[in-house]
Amino acid sequence: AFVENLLKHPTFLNNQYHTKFIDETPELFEFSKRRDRGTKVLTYIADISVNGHPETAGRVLPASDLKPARAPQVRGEPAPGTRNLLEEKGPQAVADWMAAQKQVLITDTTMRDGHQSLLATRMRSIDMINVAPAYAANLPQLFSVECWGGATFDVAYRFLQECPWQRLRDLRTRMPNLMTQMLLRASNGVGYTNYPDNVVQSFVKQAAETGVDVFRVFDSLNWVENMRVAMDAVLDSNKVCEGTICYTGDINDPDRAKYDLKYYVAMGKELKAAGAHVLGLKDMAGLLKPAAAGPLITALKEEVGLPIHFHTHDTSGAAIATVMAAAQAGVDAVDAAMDALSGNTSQPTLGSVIEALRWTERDTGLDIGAVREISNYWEAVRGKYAAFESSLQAPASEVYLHEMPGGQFTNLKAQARSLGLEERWHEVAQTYADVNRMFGDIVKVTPSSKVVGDMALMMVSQNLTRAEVEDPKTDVAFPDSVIDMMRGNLGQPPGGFPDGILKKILKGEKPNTERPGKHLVPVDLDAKRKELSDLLDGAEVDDEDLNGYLMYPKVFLDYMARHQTYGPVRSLPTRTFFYGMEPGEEISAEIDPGKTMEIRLQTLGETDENGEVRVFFELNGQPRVIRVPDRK
Ligand code: BTN
Ligand code: 3PY
Ligand code: ZN
Repeated sequence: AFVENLLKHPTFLNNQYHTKFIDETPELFEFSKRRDRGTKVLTYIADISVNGHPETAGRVLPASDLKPARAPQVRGEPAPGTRNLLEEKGPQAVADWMAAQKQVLITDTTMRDGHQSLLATRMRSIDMINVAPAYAANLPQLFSVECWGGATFDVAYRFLQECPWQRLRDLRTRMPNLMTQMLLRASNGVGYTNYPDNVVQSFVKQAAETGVDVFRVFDSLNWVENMRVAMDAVLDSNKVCEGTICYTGDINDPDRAKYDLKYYVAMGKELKAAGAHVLGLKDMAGLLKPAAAGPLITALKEEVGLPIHFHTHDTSGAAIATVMAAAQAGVDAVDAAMDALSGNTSQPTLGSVIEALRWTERDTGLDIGAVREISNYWEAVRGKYAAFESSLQAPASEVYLHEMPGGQFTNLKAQARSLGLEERWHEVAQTYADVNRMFGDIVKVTPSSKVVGDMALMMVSQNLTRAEVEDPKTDVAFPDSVIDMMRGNLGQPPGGFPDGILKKILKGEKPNTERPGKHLVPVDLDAKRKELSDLLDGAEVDDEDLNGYLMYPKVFLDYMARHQTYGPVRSLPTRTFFYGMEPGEEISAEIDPGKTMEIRLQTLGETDENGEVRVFFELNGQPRVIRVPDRK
């Protein structure tokens, strides 16, 4: 289906494939290159078939009666959408258009936050690329498709053995009429720590060039001062800058006066002054209650005057009520995930949002039939990722206690499990809340949420209470991430960190209360390119690879090393990628652009005296034998 869709697609001829340095050889060697790539991919399949994939070992298997994931029929040429407007008239015109619409505009988050929150970010590009033409043709009224950034960047390299830039390019070409959207952690890029200003600038420039149209920029402590470098870079790229408020607490709770209506309005004004085209309201944990959404959205609309794009999570089960209240108060756009990847720690259910607003003034105008077809595709895709499902069974009001972001919740639960703390999960939740109060009631979102999580896990595993941690007489070994945050390396929360805990953690060391980027030495980009080239045996380094290396040096090099051995495994079917093949099984994969390889696994041999297994394949009808070590 992948190749069929690809060949059918009108933009196929313009399709640029990302050729990595390893694959770059003169045309003359076309044949041997292809054979070489074939051997590498067979080596991967052989290895996984013999040894299993480390990421799925011991995890639940996909159901044996899994339906094949077939993308819906494409209904004609894609009609012009928001992307056309952006290309023709620029980002301010998009914001003006947005504000003038009567319908609630919808962003689909399935390809980013949906699987980040439900499947540990493990969705592979091929499963997205296959359905992208259906989005373009059948849902041209979407405001945007969130499909990049957040945790997807490093997971692509680290766990999926694919290039995140190529994913972006492939999605961009298949959705020429829709705006793509990414989540950018301001100075933390798509990482967990502040980067030098020129690294952030270079990353944004590259993301805009490769294909991001809307940048949702947030700071993990809501510090606008720390968002300007990233926002300015987006503005320079002439893309939509969605300056974003992270919502925490409860504006209706007098005990949480730190984050009241005034606070959010003031932040919204700062973001507008900083140049935001659109105001993002990011409720990463799903804490905005229906009764608070009305007053908040109304105040932001009236006093800030930017179009508002609302994002939430359904961890509590109450998200749709909040979306309805936001719609009534005049929100301009909301995020939702396709039904099959919605609910719980993910976004509210896209089809249900459409139905809830239908026959009202704010009818979304989206085709519910098209949504159902696409969701049915995602349902079949989700089944292939059973290994990455969390144990979360039901929505829970406990989120109002712990305030964990949807993207962190299942992650932290898995971390707790690996520390043997699974039975004590509710204690972890309570401790997470205690740590938040101890740190002065901060915004908790990547990376500050990870710091709070690290501290909470440490306290539960060592049976430490908040009182003990705060007691100057008790000796506590704080996690590195906690020390780093207190040093000021993630920036400053409103009002700063509380003095007592700061002194105890830093043992008298003076924290930096200025913007971290101010003190980070700019990276010499040419020198870095040279360094990377040397590490890769003199290969030419393109800007995408350079930016990957700047963001995640070790993760990127490990990816490149594996690419050297296994070649382009991104086009393998997902089941093959995670589970290998059975004797007698046959698959096809587009290992070279436009060229399909038929791969049949004949038999697996016995392990020989060298501890190796011979795996017998047919590649396009030709017999091939691959030896791999038996590591089981
Ligand atoms: C990882 O490094 O954990 C994820 C990427 C997959 C690595 C490949 S899978 C086949 C081979 N066996 C391993 O244990 N690692 C590599
Ligand atoms: C991320 O930064 O990845 C998030 O999803 C934060 O909510
Ligand atoms: Zn989110």
